[in-house]
Amino acid sequence: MSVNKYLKTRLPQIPSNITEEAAKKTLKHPCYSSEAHEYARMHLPIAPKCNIQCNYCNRKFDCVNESRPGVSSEVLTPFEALKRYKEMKDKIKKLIVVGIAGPGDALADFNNTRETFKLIREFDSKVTFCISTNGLRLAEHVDELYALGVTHITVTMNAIDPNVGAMIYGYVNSQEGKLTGEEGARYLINKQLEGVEKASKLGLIVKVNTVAIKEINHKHIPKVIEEVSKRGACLSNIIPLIPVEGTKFENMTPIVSGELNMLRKECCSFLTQMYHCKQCRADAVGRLGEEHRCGAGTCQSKLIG
Ligand code: CLF
Ligand code: SF4
Repeated sequence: MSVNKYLKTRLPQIPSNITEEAAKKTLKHPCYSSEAHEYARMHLPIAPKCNIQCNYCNRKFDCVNESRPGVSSEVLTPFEALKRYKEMKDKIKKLIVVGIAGPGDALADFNNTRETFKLIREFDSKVTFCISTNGLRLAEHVDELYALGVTHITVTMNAIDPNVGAMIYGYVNSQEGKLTGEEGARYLINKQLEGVEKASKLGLIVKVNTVAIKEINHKHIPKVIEEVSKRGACLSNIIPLIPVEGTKFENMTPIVSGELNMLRKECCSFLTQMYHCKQCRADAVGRLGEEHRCGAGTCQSKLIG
């Protein structure tokens, strides 16, 4: 059986136009393949800015869309990121994925992201590139991401209806300025869907993260997953809100694991579900669920699994 055909048995909605190389990378990607637990990924915290305000986010910490709240990462320049990658590559044999997941949004300031990927690619032609984004500027940058060799993209989408989104997003920065309420949510949702569709048409492998927020969006999530599966996403990762002090949602009661699993079960009829996410941080490094420290003394990289 070819690699692409085998991958189709694991992720039935994987785009049929992906290359054999991207298929191989997916089978070894520890987030996209639960069987790939021996492989490690490294997040490079080079993206401090953000262009939206999620009501569960306190900017003192990492982007909660891809992270466990309550921890903040130092920010590296692209050159520091390359240095850090070289150090960790020496220490961790099966380090094969580089991800950019904040601590803000990977695409809010594209210059740093572009520069970092370029530098790492010059050093390592085989490494898998992965990003996590709120999706606001994905459609705008996806062609360049593809050209840079990014194969895996995570978009966090918490709503498909602007009235639900309005309860989750404080504001959204558009080209016309700051948008709020349903207007802001509608703008973001349309950009996210456009980005997911464009990325999957290019043959990129798109995962959608969704933060389950009780009484706000948790009953609405199946509609989100149904829509993103039509737009070309091939994997869904529903993660529980962890309330953060100093945010609008600080007193929310988190969804319990039984409810979360029921939600995932309901959504698996639309899209394959991820069950092994560790809600790691923007500078996590190692295998999922493990912790690594760099001996150089400056590296505080830590995975909280
Ligand atoms: Fe990082 Fe995310 Fe890429 Fe993985 S994490 S950018 S897809 S390489 Fe993975 Fe961590 Fe869960 Fe994210 S366990 S929080 S899903
Ligand atoms: Fe915070 Fe991430 Fe939302 Fe930006 S996208 S506001 S960094 S949780």
